[in-house]
Amino acid sequence: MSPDQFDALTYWTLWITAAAMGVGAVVLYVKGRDISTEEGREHAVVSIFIPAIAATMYLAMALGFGVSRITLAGGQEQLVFWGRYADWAVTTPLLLLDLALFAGADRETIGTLLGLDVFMIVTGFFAASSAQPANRYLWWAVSSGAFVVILYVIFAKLPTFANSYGTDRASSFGNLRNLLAVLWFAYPLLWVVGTEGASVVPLGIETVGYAVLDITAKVVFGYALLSSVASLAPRRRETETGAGVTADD
Ligand code: RET
Repeated sequence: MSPDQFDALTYWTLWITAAAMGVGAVVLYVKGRDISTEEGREHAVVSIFIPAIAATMYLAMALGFGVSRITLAGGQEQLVFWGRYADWAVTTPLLLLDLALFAGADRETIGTLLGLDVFMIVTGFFAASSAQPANRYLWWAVSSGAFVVILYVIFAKLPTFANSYGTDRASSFGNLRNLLAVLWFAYPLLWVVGTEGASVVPLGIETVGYAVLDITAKVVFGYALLSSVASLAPRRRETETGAGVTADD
């Protein structure tokens, strides 16, 4: 669609956020250069890509390319910001990878988290693209089911790994995980009240809401994570019998 069909708040928010994400990627790059451990290099690469990808997708939406129009069953027009879902399909797995690597999780747990997350975003996109309101909420519920399992994994499983690397890592992990959980929880709620759901919140405000959440969940979270990595000793297990260490626990 043509971007001149957006209201001014939506249009400018998309442009400003594209630029802010670009700046965010540079900030994380500069922060990452101070970190020389192998673990830190891994986190820097993952963390820098996250706002860099978002900058691209916000640019696509600002240009109108990342947005399409569908007709709902009742005849009303509905915008689908597919650029958001394309962004999230790549960046949210990377964010969970960042958190899970920080906790020192095993591949099985990392794979589970990433798979659930892609499932959550793809079914969220189905919600946004459905013509029948009932189907939109049905897909929303399916996506939220995956989200609940993600929350279960990061609250019940990841701490066991983080704990086996000592109390400093465990407590930094707890802070990062809580920041992530609070921010992520707001997305399905904003979806329901915004133009994709009940339309209680107009498009401009919704766009600002997602922009603030996205910048915080990507740049602020990435910065906090890199700071924690820089201040902690490289991951080394404190106990050889700690949970998450043995093959069969
Ligand atoms: C949707 C709608 C369907 C139900 C659920 C959702 C969850 C989305 C989430 C998005 C997180 C995005 C982040 C972006 C970072 O920049 C798709 C909104 C559960 C959790 C963290």
